[in-house]
Amino acid sequence: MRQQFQLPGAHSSAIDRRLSALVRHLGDSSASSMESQNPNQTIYASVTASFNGDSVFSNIVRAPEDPILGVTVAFNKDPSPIKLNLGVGAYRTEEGKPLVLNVVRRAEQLIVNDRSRVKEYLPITGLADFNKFSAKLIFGADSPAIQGNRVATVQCLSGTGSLRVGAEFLARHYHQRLIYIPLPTWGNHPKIFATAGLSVKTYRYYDPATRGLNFQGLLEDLGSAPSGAVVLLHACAHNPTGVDPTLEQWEQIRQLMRSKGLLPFFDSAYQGFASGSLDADAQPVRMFVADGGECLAAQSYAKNMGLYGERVGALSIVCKTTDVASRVESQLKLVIRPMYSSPPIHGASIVATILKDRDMYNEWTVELKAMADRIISMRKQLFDALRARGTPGDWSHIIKQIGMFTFTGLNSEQVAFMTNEYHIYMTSDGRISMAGLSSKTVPHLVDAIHAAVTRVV
Ligand code: KET
Repeated sequence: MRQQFQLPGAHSSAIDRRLSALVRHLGDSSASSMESQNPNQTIYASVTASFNGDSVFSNIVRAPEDPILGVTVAFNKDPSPIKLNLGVGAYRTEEGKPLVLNVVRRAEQLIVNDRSRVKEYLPITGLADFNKFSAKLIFGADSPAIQGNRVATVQCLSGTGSLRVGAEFLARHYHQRLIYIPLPTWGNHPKIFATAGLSVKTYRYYDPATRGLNFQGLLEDLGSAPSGAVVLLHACAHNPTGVDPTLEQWEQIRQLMRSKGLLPFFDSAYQGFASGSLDADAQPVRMFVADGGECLAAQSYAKNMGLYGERVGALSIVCKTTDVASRVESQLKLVIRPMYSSPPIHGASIVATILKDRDMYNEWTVELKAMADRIISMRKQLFDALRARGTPGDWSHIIKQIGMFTFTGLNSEQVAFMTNEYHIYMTSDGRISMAGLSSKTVPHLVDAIHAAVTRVV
């Protein structure tokens, strides 16, 4: 015991410090005996410092706000009555209010009224029904991988948690530590993968000149990626650009990736939000599963079921055989247990209740389609209003792009101007959340964009 744990010196690593704390906690006598020999090199030194005045944390540097969630922080501080938050990708009604789907309220009612439900811990992997139906939702009920029992699915903390668990798993068990993410991509992607210990590189995705896909650049970059590298793909409704490959382009991407042994990791945060159809939006993922190859998929129910704060999602790893899938699942449990032990029960119960019941499922698809349609109608209204106003520029990308966001092409100075002068909040890369817009607020946004492009260059 004494040899296993070393007390930290003044510049010891975080791991040393954690081990040392463990020693103290376990009451190992070596800890106190070493402390008395050299008091400056013990974990007690910092505690003493705090008694003498300064905070033990006084050297901590203030971190910047998150580039996306920080927009909401700034928005909340603004007292202006005309302020508009087009930052975070969260759906709002025509009245600008958050929406809880009717079907979600109905499912919650059933859950609350069911006295047989208890609050016991879920298994490490989460709610079994939730996992089963989540896999069916993304891969399709008739998926060869599901029928062949080759999918390991674990419930995770929404899309972010699913990506992170997948990243940790890959960092521990996959031979290739390199992941390619699109340029640009959701701002949290590089942080999630780098924090898990993977090396992150980008592949060309968006062409600012055409405001469309840089397909040639994408093929070249993936074509020169080392064999086995992981490739992060947005399943649909690419964030922030709103630009997706066509199905023919997906097929070319699939062939290239399979021929080079690149491992696909799908991020599916917007299933149903691109086209309004859950099945259509899952097509790219299903193409990769249909060829019998392996892949990972992270699902989020934040947007498509409006369960943002419930933190409900799933990670699925499609394997070649049942045996591999069950070994993968056993290792996923070892990733999850020390992180948060097991996932929360409420949100997953809502999702499972809805996915299991044909009636509720149908009700969900209708509500989901209505959200997607409202976003599409906002695109049309914004585009028409900019045209009618004669705002310089070609704004057709607003109606060509899909999903929650429009990548406007406005630069960071123009965005800052719109925030300062018009109280319109959006991410500095010029992304606006179409789901935050309504018929009533379109004219205000058009005024702001018009002023920005004519006055700020
Ligand atoms: N993937 C993508 C592509 C994504 O846009 C988000 C969230 C997530 C995963 C994670 O969502 P979760 O809530 O963990 O299920 N994007 C919006 C919110 C955020 O940044 O957290 C956004 O881009 O505004």
